[in-house]
Amino acid sequence: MEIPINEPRSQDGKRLHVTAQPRTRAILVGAEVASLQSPWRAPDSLRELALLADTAGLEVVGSLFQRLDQPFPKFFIGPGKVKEVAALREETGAGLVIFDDELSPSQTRNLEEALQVGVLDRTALSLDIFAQHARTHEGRLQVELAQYHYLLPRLRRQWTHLERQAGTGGGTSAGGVVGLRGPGETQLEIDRRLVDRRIAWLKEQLADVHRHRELYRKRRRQSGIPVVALVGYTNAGKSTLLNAISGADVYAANQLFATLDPTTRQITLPGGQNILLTDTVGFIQKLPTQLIAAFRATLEEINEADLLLHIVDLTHPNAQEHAQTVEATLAELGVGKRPTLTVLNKVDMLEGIGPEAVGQLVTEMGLPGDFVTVSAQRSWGISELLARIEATLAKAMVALEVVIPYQRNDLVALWHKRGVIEQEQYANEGTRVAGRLPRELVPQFAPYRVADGQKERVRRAP
Ligand SMILES: Nc1nc2c(ncn2[C@@H]2O[C@H](COP(=O)(O)OP(=O)(O)OP(=O)(O)O)[C@@H](O)[C@H]2O)c(=O)[nH]1
Ligand SMILES: [Mg+2]
Repeated sequence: MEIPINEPRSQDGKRLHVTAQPRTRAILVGAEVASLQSPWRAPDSLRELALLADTAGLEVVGSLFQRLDQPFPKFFIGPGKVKEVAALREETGAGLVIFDDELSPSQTRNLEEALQVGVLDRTALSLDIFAQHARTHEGRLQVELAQYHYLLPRLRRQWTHLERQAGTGGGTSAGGVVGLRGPGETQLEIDRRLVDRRIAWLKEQLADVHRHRELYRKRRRQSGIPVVALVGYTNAGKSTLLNAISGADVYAANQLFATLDPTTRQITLPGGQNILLTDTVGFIQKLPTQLIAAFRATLEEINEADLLLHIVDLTHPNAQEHAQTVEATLAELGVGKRPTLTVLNKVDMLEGIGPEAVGQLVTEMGLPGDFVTVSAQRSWGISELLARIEATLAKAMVALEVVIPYQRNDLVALWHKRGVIEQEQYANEGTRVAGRLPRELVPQFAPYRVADGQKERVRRAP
């Protein structure tokens, strides 16, 4: 799965050595599968795959795609198309073929045999980029876990590989795993067991990190500071916006998946209210949900957020597909309905386009009419954005006082998780709680409200 990368790169993505060896050449193969009903067209998706390949340090030397009703079980694409890929590979001298869709382990194997060259899919390529970009301890653990999950069903391939390497030696040991090998076991079983063990270890480590973070979050919740999360497609400008707003120095680059670990900054809104602003992992189409789920810290941040800022790169030709992908991903991840403010970024590149044209573009993109335009890079529109955050938060949280009967302790737990508790007392009839709740949760608590109607007041900035 490791992609050979010949040229080291500096932090800002520029190549360090222009004279270094040529990069590994790759051919891209895409398919537009009618049954998937994706909003994406194959050429756009392949353009994005080319960016991913470039980010991973590969040189794209050609691409092909096919329209299909259904993927073919054997090669994903049709056998005729496989011949075309083989010819293109020969012609370009490519050392790698990358598929835009996730291949099954057997499809990868069949393709490698037919093409006599390494075959990767989009998932493997993304994983490789994740591995390069993970900065924190937790990020690294998560990426490794995701890599092993991807690897496990594909181990057979490695086994044949090892078998070939072993040649005619006929020894009893294989690789560096002597001593772990039980009688009658195949190498595959040993590999599986090692991977299983490593997965268990990684999960333990991550559970530890998770516990620590839970503590920190609990304190954060008690402080009652609202959390605002920046979400969006990769490269939309989330990190740049966090930097513009908070003066932070978060790594931002013209690369896909520049950010893998969430960063949080406390900022003060114009009215004096403090909020926590969190940058998160960018989404991308065709990224298996289980992979995004690996970025648990990001998911937790999004789940805790009182408000989401959905950042869209308005200048991207596929801005509409990006926005749809982000919404679909949030839904797939089970992030509940949440107040969301759409932030259209990079308007500096649209100089000369009037606000009406921007409005029309937004309607065409099917985005909510409620949006703010900014240029994160030039810090345009930031004060308007902050004012909108303030107003939306004020609308989003509702003050409430209730007495919750003990058999509904689940509601108390929910309030702890999503709301802000200012007072909690145990009375005869149940738990008396006063504080603020996201507006959409209020109906569930309504039956237990104290002094109905009177206590509910819209939250104002202090
Ligand atoms: N012209 C222009 N470029 C911008 C603007 N905001 C961000 N960019 C550029 O867009 C690229 C991506 O920005 P990031 O802030 O890294 O994007 P991100 O959403 O954090 O991306 P990931 O972390 O990869 O998900 C960088 O090259 C930025 O300089 C903007 O307002 N105008
Ligand atoms: Mg980022």
